[in-house]
Amino acid sequence: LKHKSIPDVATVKEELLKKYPTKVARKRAKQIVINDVKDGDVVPEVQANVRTTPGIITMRGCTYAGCKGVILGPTRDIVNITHGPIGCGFYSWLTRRNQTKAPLESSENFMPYAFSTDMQDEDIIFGGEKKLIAAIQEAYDTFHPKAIAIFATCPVGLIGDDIHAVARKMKEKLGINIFAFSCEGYKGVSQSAGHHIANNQIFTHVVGEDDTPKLGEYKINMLGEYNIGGDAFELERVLEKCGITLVSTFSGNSTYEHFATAHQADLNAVMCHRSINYVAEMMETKYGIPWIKVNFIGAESSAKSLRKIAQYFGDKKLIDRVEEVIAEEMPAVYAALEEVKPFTEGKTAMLFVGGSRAHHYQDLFTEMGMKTIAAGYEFAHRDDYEGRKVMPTIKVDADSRNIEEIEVTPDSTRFAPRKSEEDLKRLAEEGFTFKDYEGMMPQMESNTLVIDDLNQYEADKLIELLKPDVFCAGIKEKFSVQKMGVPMKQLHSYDYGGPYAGFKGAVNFYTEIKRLVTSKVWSDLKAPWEENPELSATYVWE
Ligand code: CFM
Ligand code: HCA
Repeated sequence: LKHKSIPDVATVKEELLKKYPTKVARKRAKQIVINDVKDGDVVPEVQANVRTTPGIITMRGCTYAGCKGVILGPTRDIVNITHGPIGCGFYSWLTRRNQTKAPLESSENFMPYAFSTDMQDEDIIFGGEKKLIAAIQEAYDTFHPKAIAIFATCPVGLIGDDIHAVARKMKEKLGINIFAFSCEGYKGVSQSAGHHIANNQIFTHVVGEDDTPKLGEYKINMLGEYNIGGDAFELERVLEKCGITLVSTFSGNSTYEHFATAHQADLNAVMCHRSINYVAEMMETKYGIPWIKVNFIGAESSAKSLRKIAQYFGDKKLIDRVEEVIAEEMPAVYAALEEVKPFTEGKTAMLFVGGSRAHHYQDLFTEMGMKTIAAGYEFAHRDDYEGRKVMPTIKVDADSRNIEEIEVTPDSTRFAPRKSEEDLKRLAEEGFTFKDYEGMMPQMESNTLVIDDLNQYEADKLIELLKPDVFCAGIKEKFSVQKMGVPMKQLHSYDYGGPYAGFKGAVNFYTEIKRLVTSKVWSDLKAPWEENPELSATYVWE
């Protein structure tokens, strides 16, 4: 009933743009798109990965966050030193809830530490290289790690500290792997440039460093899975049950050794394409490891992804085992769905996250019978929205123009292609598509809103006009959404919850969303004087 009077999406778009000056409105109009999937694959064009207009309160983060916080942050045994003011290191220190499980006997878990050079005014004036050298030495003397990574923040690029020269010098002196990332925060238009920088450097300095054989019948890497709220633990459980060997995850619950041996895998399964596609492409070019797109958010999607991995290997033993595992896991999922669906069916959601989750989580909401009426990304590129039709090959994007591109040369003597001609033919006959890459828009219903780089003003307006039953985004949105009386779920950090990936994760998510959409807290939120204004005016004089 509640949704009978909601305005149509065209009116909502108009309302969102109304307050802007003409030039800004014209630009935003290209980033606020009414989805239309009627003609099969052809979706409208959306402008993405462009600079935010100054003055707009964007939800985006910086290049440093994308490099240090996102890609390298979840690795436990590399000492990650932030070269910069203390705030940058502190902000990116585990707020993302990326978890790790170090073996009991190992002391090599540096994630509880925030390493920083704590730059001061005098370092900006006289240069910070000496301080960086001292920090690397101190970290080495204290922890004796196998690797140290250095991350540049905005001032480093501005004053010209040569972090790569420092890395080379200290690598030679200490005899451990030391490498640096020129990921100054201002370098791109968002976190996205940081992903690219991280991908390039981890590929150049670590992948392929360790040839100690990795054993296993079906060896895969999981790319773009960061173990937020324990997601990777659930996927490790499921893969192990299937008999699939996980050589490495980039980079949830990962170690240096995982990255260094990643070139030995037979297949790369890519979860978050946005953040790690560059590594997938480079591994394919250099080592002949093909990649496929998977999605382990949602029980049906998890089953589909497992089947796809099994189909790639084409081994009956694995195909059968995967079916057995799915059959074992699904009853609990169906039971949970039966319980939550009477409460969730027909409800609406809005999803605004970084560059891939708003796409993946739609599957979970669909399983619960909920409709996503508006969704968008902070920093996705057009291919993440529109899907295959704009699938890029590896290239330097506008926002990562300062990145040194690395040379990738296939070495056929050392790295034979992973599949025989015959196998490839079989796969083609079975209709197997390697880069079967769906975007957000082809998957969403028509007459929904797709909004790139949503800002505070538009978020408030959207809620006011469309009143979703749940709003999913991050910490910057959280409290203003709740103040408007709408249940809010963080899809970045999962608040205090998770895992939400895989089969057990799906059950957790259903339960959590049911709790949120049935919660009385939100309908009781109005202060008494808002509901009965006369109360505040009653004053009795004795
Ligand atoms: Fe990929 Fe991510 Fe995301 Fe991302 Fe992120 Fe994240 Fe995200 Mo926050 S790597 S693009 S840069 S799925 S940290 S685990 S939740 S914005 S949608
Ligand atoms: C980042 C990390 C972030 C922020 C989340 C949020 C994450 O982009 O720097 O805004 O709540 O997932 O931790 O995306």
